[in-house]
Amino acid sequence: RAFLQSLSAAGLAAALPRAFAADALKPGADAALIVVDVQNCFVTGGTLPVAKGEEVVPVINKISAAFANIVVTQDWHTPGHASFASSYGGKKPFETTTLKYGQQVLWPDHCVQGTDDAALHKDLKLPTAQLIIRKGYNKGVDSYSAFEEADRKTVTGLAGYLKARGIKKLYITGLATDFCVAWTAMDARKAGFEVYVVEDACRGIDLNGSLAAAWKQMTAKGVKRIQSSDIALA
Ligand code: VGL
Ligand code: ZN
Repeated sequence: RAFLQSLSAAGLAAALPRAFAADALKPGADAALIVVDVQNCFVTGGTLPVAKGEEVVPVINKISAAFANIVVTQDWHTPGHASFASSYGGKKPFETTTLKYGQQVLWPDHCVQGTDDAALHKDLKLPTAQLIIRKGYNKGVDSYSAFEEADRKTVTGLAGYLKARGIKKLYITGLATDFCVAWTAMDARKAGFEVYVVEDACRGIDLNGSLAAAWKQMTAKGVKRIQSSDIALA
């Protein structure tokens, strides 16, 4: 008894076999894989390429086997969208402007509805995915988040869909870590989900330090940063 009382929590953990201490994550029926914007526009050869964006495809395909529920998103802008630098006189991509709802980064024209650039990457193999949610289709409002547009008022309905199906845990992957993945992850926390961002299944844009800032904000909101190897496959 004296021996047990003298064992600290750390000492106890160290005494346990490693396989027992480092439990793999096993997504159950209450978990969904969210695949954010793995579209031609965001990979090499696209209109807004994220460095090495295509490298997420095999990682996402692999872990998808562990999920009963998969949701895919597509950035889906009108021509002349408010997030395009070309929609304003004298603005260049990656500059910012102020819109009614606040600061907006201006991007090259990208992911225009119905174009090949906006199509999902051809090697993404998610035959069991049940929902594709498109966002950013209102001409005057951007939507990095899959839950809520940048006006912070207009919702996409994703939270309701997931909750109605009893989903409580979200594993978020895709492009770009510091924009659509981060905003989706933070809104998911706000909506009450348990959130894991799978780091090696994402790639970032990193505009003026945005990647480190995004991880800091996500972590502060309770988002868990994991690797694909932390997920048990089948
Ligand atoms: C995204 C910038 C503009 C993204 C979308 O998917 O992260 N980034 N539109
Ligand atoms: Zn966009």
